[in-house]
Amino acid sequence: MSPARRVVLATRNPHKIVELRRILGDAGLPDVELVGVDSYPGLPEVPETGDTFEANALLKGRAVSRATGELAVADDSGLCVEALRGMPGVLSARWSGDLGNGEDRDALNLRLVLAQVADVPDERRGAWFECAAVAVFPTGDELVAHGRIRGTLTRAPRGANGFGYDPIFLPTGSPRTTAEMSADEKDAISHRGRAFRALARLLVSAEAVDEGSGHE
Ligand code: ITT
Repeated sequence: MSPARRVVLATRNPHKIVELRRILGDAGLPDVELVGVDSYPGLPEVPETGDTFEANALLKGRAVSRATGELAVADDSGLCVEALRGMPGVLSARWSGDLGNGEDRDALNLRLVLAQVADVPDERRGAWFECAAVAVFPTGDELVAHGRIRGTLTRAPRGANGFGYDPIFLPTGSPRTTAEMSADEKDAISHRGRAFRALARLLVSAEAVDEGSGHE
């Protein structure tokens, strides 16, 4: 039996690692060993200088695949608010900059967005989460998939599950924020769930082609 294929999860966000293990685990990738970047001490942080989710996901995936010699999967994701012309977008993780006194970064980001849209009426509080998921092979081959979930912003945080902006995001048609959902409920409809399930399908097809080509 051939050994399991190692896949490095190219993210330093512990919440994402938990979600990716769950989503990719459920996606039924055969013979895969998922490892975090923390298994490779000393890997440099990758500056996210791209202006799209896909560009930033590729920056992270390429850097980790190059440094480890393994297949790397990465995502870049964020909250896009219609009343803020699509921002925070790719700046979601660092939206509050260096404001705050050691306060939790997610809580600060969320408070800033709520304050920015405080005067925006209910009918214009539309928002969406977006995710670009990528797989970068040591050969340089790349796969890309996207996922999106639409909703509106609440006026106050609700729920303790999830992370980031989940407590203020109400998916369209749902009475509960994504922070009030179970992990499985969120995965089923989330931007990351959709993007990584699509990526898993691409990976399965790519590996099937690879095996069929007769290469070891
Ligand atoms: P890595 O770059 O190491 O993966 P990161 O947290 O910096 O970790 P991103 O640059 O992709 O990741 O930024 C994503 C940010 O967008 C994240 O910190 C949250 O603020 C927000 N976000 C993304 N997905 C989310 C989700 O499912 N629920 C809530 N907030 C989310």
